[in-house]
Amino acid sequence: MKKILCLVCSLFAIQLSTLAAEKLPNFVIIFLDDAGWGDYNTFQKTKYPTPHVDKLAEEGTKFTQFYVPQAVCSASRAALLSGCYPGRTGVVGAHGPNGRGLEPKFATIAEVLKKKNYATAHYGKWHCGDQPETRPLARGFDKHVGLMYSNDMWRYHPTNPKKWSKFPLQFWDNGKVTIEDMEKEDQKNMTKWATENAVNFISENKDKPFFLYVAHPMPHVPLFCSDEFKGKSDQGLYGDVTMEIDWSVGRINQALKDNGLEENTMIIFSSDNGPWSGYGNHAGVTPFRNAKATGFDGGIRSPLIIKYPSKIPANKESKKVFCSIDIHPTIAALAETQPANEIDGKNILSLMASEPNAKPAHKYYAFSTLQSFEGVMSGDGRWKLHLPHNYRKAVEPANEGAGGKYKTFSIELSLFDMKNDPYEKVNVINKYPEIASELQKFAQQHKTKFWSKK
Ligand SMILES: [Ca+2]
Repeated sequence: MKKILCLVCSLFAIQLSTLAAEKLPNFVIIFLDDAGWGDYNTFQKTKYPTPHVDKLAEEGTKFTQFYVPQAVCSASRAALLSGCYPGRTGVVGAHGPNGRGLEPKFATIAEVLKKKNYATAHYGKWHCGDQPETRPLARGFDKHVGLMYSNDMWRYHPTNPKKWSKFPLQFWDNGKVTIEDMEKEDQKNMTKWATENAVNFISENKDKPFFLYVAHPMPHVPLFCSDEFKGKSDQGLYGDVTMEIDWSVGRINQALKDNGLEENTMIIFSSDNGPWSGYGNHAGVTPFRNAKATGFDGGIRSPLIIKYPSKIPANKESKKVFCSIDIHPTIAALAETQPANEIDGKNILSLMASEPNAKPAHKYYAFSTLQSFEGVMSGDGRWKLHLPHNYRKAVEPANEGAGGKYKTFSIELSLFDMKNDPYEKVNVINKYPEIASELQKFAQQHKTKFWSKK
């Protein structure tokens, strides 16, 4: 009898462990707002410590050439969640209050994962529409706590308070407005609240697959951090805010470890676009050309760390190139499902996992700013072709939260060799006419497909 019991017990144990092994992976996306490529020590030496993001990089792979297709909030977020170019969805720039956002016909990652019974939550800034049918709870998220749009769309806006004071900056908690009009004291809690919600969500859902999307409203201006972090970096408020985000990353990573979920969870850490350089010491750092709201790498190239111990190597730096539109289909494939509609991204798991024979998934990637389609780069990230376009550049940045001065410049048809000239300094179009002409062909195709009727 005892023997039979033991046999039953061990069969039960085997069955349990098989079930655990078969459990679909969890996904955590931490998407910052306007954080620069160089804001975290693991990417570029900083004057303040960022131990938790550095640790995440040690536990996963750090990607040094990762792109978003448009370096503005709503466009970048809609592209991440839908796997589509802004030209396809029509979500460009930053949507203000009463903004339509991402049309429901473009499924979000959360909606795709819902087909596989994932628990889903979004904490932080949404910015993909604040209409009843475009809010997070209508877009596949079981839970949402945070803001519908940017934290500067309020009455204390530094350059246009008259325009923005027409709209209250509301704080939403699972479909209800719990703070009718945010005060500065409330903004101090943004990072902490999103983190606490995220940690609780992980514990509550440890027994089922989940998708957690943490989009901190920071370090977008106006900058705020909780009192515990005020002055902590000794490098000004931007450093303090970044250190609080770093703490948040550590708390989320630890919560996954504490719940035994580390091995089977993919954590993706990145930023929606580069620094808002006109804000001077309230903006982040990038070594690349220009900044947010441009098609130069200072705008569209974001820091990226992916930790997923069961598939992604630890302590590795990768130069493999891909774009945020590829995250949606890759997650879908890992969850053993597929996108619900036609999308532009592709499953790039082999690139993420540094498989030896991994090849670029696309012939080209396209980039744009607002309604301006600005060019393409080769799928391997080597060559970048700018079509002729205007762009803005901060010529007199302001400090301490005041808005700086910008000027408009223009660039002619230009080809940059991103391997040997990552700062986009030398136009080599005359040296490599065949490469330029091939990229022009892709640009023309992309324009015809997505931008000709706009
Ligand atoms: Ca942003």
